[in-house]
Amino acid sequence: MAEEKAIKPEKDKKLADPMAASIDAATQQMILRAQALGIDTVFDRAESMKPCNIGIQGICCKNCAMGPCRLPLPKGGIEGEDTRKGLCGATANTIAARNFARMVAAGAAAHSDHGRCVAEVFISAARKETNDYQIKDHGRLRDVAPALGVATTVEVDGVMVDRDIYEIAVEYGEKALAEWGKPEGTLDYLKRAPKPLYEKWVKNGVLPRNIDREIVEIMHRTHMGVDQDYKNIVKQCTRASLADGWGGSMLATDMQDILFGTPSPLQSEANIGIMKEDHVNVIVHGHEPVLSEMIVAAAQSQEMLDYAKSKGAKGIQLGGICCTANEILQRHGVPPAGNFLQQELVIVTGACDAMVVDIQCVMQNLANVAKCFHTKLITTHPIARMEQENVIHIEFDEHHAMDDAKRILKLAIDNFQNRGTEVMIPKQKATQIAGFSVESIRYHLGGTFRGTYYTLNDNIINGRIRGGAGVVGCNNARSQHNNECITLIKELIKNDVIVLTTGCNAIACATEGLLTPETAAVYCGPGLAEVCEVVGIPPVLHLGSCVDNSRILLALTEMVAAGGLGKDISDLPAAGSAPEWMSEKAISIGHYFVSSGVYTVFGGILQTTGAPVFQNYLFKEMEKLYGGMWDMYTDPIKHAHAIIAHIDKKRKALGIDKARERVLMDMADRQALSA
Ligand code: BF8
Repeated sequence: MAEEKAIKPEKDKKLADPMAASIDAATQQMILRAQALGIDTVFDRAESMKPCNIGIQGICCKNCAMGPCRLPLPKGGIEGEDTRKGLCGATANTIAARNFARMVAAGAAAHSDHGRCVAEVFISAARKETNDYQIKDHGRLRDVAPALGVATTVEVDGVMVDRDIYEIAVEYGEKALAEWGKPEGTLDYLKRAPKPLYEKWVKNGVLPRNIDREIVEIMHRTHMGVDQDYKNIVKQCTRASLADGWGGSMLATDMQDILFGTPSPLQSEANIGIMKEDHVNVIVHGHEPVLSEMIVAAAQSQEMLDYAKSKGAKGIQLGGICCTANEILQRHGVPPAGNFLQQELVIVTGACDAMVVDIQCVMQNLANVAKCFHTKLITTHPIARMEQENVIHIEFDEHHAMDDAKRILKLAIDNFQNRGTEVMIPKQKATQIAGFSVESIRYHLGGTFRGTYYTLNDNIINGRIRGGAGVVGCNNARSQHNNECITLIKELIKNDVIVLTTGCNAIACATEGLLTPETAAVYCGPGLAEVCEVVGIPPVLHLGSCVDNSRILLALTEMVAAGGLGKDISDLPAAGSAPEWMSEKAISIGHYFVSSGVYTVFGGILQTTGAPVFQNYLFKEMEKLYGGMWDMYTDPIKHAHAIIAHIDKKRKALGIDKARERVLMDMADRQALSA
């Protein structure tokens, strides 16, 4: 049995205070354990390295070799003309806009390249080139195919009959893949947006032409000496981010749902405590579900279960980190072991027999942590490899997907016997209901035949629900883990704002127990509590991974279509939020929400503060173009109240502000009634 290879803590090394680092007890416990073993984690590194004060303001330009040029904001701000310039003459606004645009490009590329991989697997399945994937959700394919101009019926002897589902799938898959590089036209899915929004995009000349082109064009425009007008750069940000939200991400969600099933609510658990000492623990981490779906299927096979038992384990416990976790949670109920900041800590338990990673949000330090334990760290994607010697690369190929999954599982099972003596799995885990989708919300609100979003709109109009907020995104080691997310959401639901969540924020909600219908009675205002009780839903609905933010766009579109709340997304009493954002993908998401008419508030800091004119354009001027705008609040309560104020402003504009004043009973009234 291999013993843990404890490293002596470095003298004078700054260590994180576990209580200040996270609100989650399991996380605190694992940070302490890591520190005791001399293993550094992101929480400690955040103590010893502080962010660059100029970079954080967005005004460091390193786009050519004359720089980096740094244009810090003078203490006390700018008085009179802003004369700051880089060597080429680039202003702070140009530099900040270029940096912002490159974040949009990277974020849109990450989501969209993920979508492209799914499209390739989809086509393989549609052409029956692989036995491991099938076209599973026929209804969903028939629903979305027309949006790419694919007919679902065909005329036979003068009668319209359903087309063969695999024939539809081949045509849909090929058309979907073409959206990444088609030479003419604009993206087909844009027309799924409400008509007034589509017309705003036409008027402002921002319809994305194809997904790849808009990302490439950002890189070109932000090259030294090209686009020097921050407004024009922001315009390209809009094109590229729309190509993400209404393109690459939306296509990824649809194709994943068609291949693996559209989610519907299911019960599961969350947090590091889902790991089991007497089981083989396999943690999947990253974003693409194509491999993790196979691992789920393999882990349920008798062959693998028998193999695990033959090695002394009682079974195989799968768990997830980050969005791969959300993907297999929403379709199979596999519990997440944690969100972004917890990835190293899962290994620190000493009970992680294998961590299998694909793409995005995978910390390079995982390999160093894995080295201290018996954990096999396995990379699986050709574009995301690690250099450390202890990392195993098993390249995943959809043509032999199940064989790859079994090979990985066997490695994990064989490794079970190599665990060190000291295993410490924290007890904390919480129950959650996850797996909401646009379709399942419609069903929940109205049943199979009357399914409609009008029930939701009706409860917003009558004031029981004040409005809605999409609260999404990451964790960030610069703020207390999960605190901003949870404080913000509790304040929103207390004020009758229903929350839709995705990504690591959704995992935070799950670990804090906010994803159960019972939560409503504890934390919600009386109106939202009443609706949750009647409909049987949690006040915070888990809609999946970060590419599934496209579900939120479509849920908002459904609300517009259901009527009574205006004609466009920007009319809805709704807002977006990413309280603990850290990744470039979050910037792309934020920008496509703003460009779709949503008031979108980020926590922490946006790297725009060093260029006040550019920031003002994002925070104020964009509203005139699309109806949505950016905002930023570090304090989660102020953040929540900025959202509530926006919702109230929209309620007033719709003429439904009076309804709230009339309708609601407070908790004491309700208790008096039931006494
Ligand atoms: O794509 S929320 S930390 S895992 S970037 Fe990453 Fe952020 Fe988590 Fe999902 Ni989204």
